[in-house]
Amino acid sequence: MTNNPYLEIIEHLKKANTVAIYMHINPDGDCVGSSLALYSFLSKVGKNVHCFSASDPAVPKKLQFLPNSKVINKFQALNKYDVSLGVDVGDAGRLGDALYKQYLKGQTKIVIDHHEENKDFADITLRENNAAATTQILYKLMSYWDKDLIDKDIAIALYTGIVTDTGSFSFSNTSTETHQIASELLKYGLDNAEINRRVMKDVSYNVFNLRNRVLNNTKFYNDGKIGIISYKLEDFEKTNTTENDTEGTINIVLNIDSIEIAVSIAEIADKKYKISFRTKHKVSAAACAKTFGGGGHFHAAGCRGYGHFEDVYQKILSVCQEMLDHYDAN
Ligand SMILES: [Mn+2]
Repeated sequence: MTNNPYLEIIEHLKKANTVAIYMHINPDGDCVGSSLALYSFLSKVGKNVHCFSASDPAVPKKLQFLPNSKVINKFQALNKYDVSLGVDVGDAGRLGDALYKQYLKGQTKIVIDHHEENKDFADITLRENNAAATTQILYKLMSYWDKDLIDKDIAIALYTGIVTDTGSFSFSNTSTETHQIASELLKYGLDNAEINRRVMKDVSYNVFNLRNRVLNNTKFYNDGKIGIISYKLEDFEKTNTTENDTEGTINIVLNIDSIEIAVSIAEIADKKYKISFRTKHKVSAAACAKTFGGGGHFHAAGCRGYGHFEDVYQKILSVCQEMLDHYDAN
């Protein structure tokens, strides 16, 4: 066995006949792109590949333009797979209980991911915290294996992951390697402007209405360094939207020049909340989320909250203020 996780994973996948790919709950462009790129690539080398999502719809509407997006959840699960492969999954909880149980039945359990400090739950983990996207890692894996097998459909899926997780090459995770790989992917003739528009800019009229409601009620603290938006169940009902439609709105608050920490608190059921943190400069969003048992990246992270809205809100606000004080003191 080799110490290079790339080669080790390729070795296992080469020996496998059946491969199950697992996505995290509420899959984003990186997670869906990773699954579909692997689906195409592994199918090309003769593997029987099934992709699973715990979400409904399996692939968010805005990502259904991706080639082969219909294969996700298309196949009945086998009793056993040679390889279970989690993509863009920072910790087991992100798979959801049912998928995690199924994941464990794989002969060899692999994770390919780029989230910060997490408890590893697989036999083989390929984790690169400094990779902007999981698809950036997958491009390297595929290049190690056989670069000639990468085609336009695979390039579109990989590129979409990079665009999503770098905010169109604008976040601090965008490296020279990110640009180099994106540049290689453009050579497959993909429509980068169209992908950027679909993934980063397009919103439905309902989402536009939802944004107007919550942005209008944004609260600011600490001389405008902290901004918090909250979604109540009523906001989703009145605009015919769901928690999945909150994506991206937090960045509008983050973009205010004075802001260091932007927070979004979305009520997703009675006394249950989806919480997101976005930060600039030296404040760690991952540290904020970790206080509540969540995690993520340095500038973008999330967690769940439980209890009465006012209590959850106050707890989040005081954690943000502590983080800010710590940052200001350093
Ligand atoms: Mn990702």
